[in-house]
Amino acid sequence: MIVLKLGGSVITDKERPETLDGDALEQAADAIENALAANDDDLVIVHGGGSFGHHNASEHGVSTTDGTHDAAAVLEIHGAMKTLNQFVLSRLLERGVQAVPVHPFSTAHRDDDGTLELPAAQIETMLSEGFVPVLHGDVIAHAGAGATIVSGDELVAELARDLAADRIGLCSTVPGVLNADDAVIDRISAYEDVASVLGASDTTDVTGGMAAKVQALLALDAEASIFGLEGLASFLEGANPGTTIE
Ligand code: IP8
Repeated sequence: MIVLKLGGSVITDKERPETLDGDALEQAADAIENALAANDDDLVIVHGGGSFGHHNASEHGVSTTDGTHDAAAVLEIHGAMKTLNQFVLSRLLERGVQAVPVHPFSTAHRDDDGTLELPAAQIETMLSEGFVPVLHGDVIAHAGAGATIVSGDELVAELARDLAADRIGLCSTVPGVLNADDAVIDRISAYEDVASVLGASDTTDVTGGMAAKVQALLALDAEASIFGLEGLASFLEGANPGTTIE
């Protein structure tokens, strides 16, 4: 089982609100189509927001910890993410990938200590019936806080644990985790080894920052890879492009 995250900045144009990077999304969809034709690995896809969702969230002061009780704000953020999700689904469906949506707002929540609860049975059933579930960063109900943001990265970590993923891939705008000379670091097995280049990690900064990503991935059992769009096809074929986090 593979959990693949398509970074929001990869598939959208971050400079323009609610604008797709059509070419990048087509390239990602081609790689997914080819990989599924070549092997029958179960695949769960998660995408981030990029130029969708984030500006709505910040306009309403909503983050992973600061919530809102305003249903109109919730609908705006959720609506933007559903729009992007629909673009991703349609590009996959055009290629015969049996992609179906899973909207975290309708299935997940946070406890009052902020812990993400994402039931896995729905996704497991989709997988066993041959579907490719496509989740996305979203706004979700948060006990005591109204509704807060859940990032795609958080969903990836939760899914990887609950579904016992064999491999995790983060398709990013950079070709991997970069060292001080901007060269891709091949493998990371301990945070201390890269702390000097990544800086101090604020673990509450779940929607951004390579440091937080690396720490979250180090905590998982499965091996994870961080790579750019050019590495996606080879990752899906079983190779280890970019940086491997073990
Ligand atoms: O881009 C957040 O997802 P991310 C999505 O993976 C939002 O951080 C802001 C609704």
